[in-house]
Amino acid sequence: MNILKNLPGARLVVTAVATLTLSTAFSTAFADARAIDHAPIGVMADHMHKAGEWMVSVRHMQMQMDGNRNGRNKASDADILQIANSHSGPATLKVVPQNMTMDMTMLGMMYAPSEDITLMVMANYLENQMTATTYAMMGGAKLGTFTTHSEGLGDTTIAALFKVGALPAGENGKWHGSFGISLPTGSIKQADSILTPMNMKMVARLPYAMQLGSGTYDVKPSLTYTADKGSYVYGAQINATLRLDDNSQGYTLGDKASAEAWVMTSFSDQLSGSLRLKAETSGDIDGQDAAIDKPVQSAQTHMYGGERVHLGLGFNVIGHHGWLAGHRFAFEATMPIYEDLNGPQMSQDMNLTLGYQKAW
Ligand SMILES: [Cu+2]
Repeated sequence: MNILKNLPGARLVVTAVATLTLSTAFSTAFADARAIDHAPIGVMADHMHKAGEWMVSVRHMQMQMDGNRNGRNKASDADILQIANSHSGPATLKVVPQNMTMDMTMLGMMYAPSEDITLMVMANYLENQMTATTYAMMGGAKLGTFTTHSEGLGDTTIAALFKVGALPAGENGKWHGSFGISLPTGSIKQADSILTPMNMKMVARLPYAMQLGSGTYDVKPSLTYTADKGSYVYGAQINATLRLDDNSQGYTLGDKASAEAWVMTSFSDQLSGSLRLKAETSGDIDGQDAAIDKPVQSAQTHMYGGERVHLGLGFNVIGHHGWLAGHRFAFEATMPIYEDLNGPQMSQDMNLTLGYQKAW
């Protein structure tokens, strides 16, 4: 894994060090905070804060995709070249994605104006890279491989987390809800140079998967349960992303929903380990961007969405002494254990999240 080699990783370290320096003044509090008090770092909106508390967080997530699947089965380049192209031009697909890396640096801020409400804002910076192979329009010979790149600000989420006292909770268990709105701050007009099946290099609008935002206002509700058993904690969350309108380019990404559960065990107050299982479903794209018209699966709106189940392993650390007091660091690696894709689509590989959090 090259998470430490690339630039977004360096960005994470710089931001964490800056935050560390800024917040050291507040670090005398939270000596009793435990590593286990926060969910695995890949879970969003997992905890609320006490009235008056602030928290800043930085996460770096890297998702790798490698090879293709159609439904649950692996699909080779030869399989994909047989599949119909829905755009004008060749009758079948001629460009086959090989691998993709998505790097996301997320900057989050939380503030609790009261015991019952915690406000959250999350902005992110994305860097996508996809390598694909082009086959000739006539004869189908392999013409070459090219890599496209897109980078910039992603969509921004603002959310309110609130206690849900009405639901029955067990001993030391509690519920909270979250209601978020995703603002379309990410570009949906990213372009880069591609190799066409006519063996020409040209700059074209990149497929939907390479764009930086949804282009729509999206509603993001979630419901979370956590139970604190002292030496271990278990939690569960359901959440959804619902698109409210069509974007300026005439399409709407698919809605998404997921359900997940995690168990965490405390090795000490300062170190915990976690196991997480997440199931997610998403829909295909409604409408179409007329500028995304190449004979590649990622430009076909019905080749989006599907079901995935991920298994994750992680750990949380919180410092208790000296200048590290109250500073949290966390890591989680997740891996898909099941994929049923509206394919052909790229298959997910390892997904790594590194995070830093500090409350005051
Ligand atoms: Cu927080």
